Amino acid sequence: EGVLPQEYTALKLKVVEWAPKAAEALKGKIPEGASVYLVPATLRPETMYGQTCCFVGPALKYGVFKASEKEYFVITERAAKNMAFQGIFEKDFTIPDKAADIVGSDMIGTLVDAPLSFHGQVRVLPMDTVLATKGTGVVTSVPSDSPDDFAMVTELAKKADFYGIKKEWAELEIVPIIQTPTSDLLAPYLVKKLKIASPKDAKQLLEAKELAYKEGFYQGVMKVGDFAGEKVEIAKPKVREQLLKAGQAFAYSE
Ligand code: A2H
Repeated sequence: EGVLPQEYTALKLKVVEWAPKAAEALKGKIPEGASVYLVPATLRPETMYGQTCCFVGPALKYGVFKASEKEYFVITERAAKNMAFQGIFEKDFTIPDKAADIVGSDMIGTLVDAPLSFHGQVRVLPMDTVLATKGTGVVTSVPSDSPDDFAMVTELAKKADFYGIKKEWAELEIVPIIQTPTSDLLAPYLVKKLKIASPKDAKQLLEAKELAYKEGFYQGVMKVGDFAGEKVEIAKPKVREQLLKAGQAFAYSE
């Protein structure tokens, strides 16, 4: 990290229905007929079948940036500048063209299409540990394979009222995506094994994240999707290529 650029897959989660506060903030700012997407950056495109929600930092500031006449991306200003520099936007913007500002908390409850997910559509939910300084500031949640994501959805389901969400938004079924020698639900398994009680157990979560990443990548076999039965190492670039070809994702690096 920090030496070589990270090659992310930026996934396009189309907004189907805005949360009321977001709808208010965006009123009259997006042209009729254009689509808005939340755009999480991921290093694990092969796990996208298991998306159950999409995280934003509730206190983070996002922009709605014009990618083309028809498409707008919800990402941090920092990510928009990187994308402009990488030629991802249709027009060669030096300064990214921002249609609106929006704070993360206003988007909580927004319904989005999640490409490849068994659930089809998922909700936008809060995660305090989302960093403004990494990726796009949007993180898609795969609780089967990411200990951070599993710890957070568990916390959200436990304290739904406190977080101002509907409990069922955080309780979508967690479907096994990858089989490893120890489990087909590696993140829940590790969270239990390392006795992680909440998203605040940063040290154990870091350990769980490293274990899950190594075991998933080097010893995992896909259980679902077009590449079921193939090793994760082999399937990962294939799933990524499918998403890119379908226009459901694009390459983003930083
Ligand atoms: B990964 P690296 Cl299944 N703040 O995607 C916090 N975390 C962020 C982020 C941000 N601003 N932007 C991206 N991420 C997460 C899937 C996944 C991820 C799985 C398992 C592990 C995993 C589903 N969430 O990451 O520091 C995103 O979550 C563990 C490495 O650039 C992204 O990939 O290495 C990963 O962290 C990028 O982390």
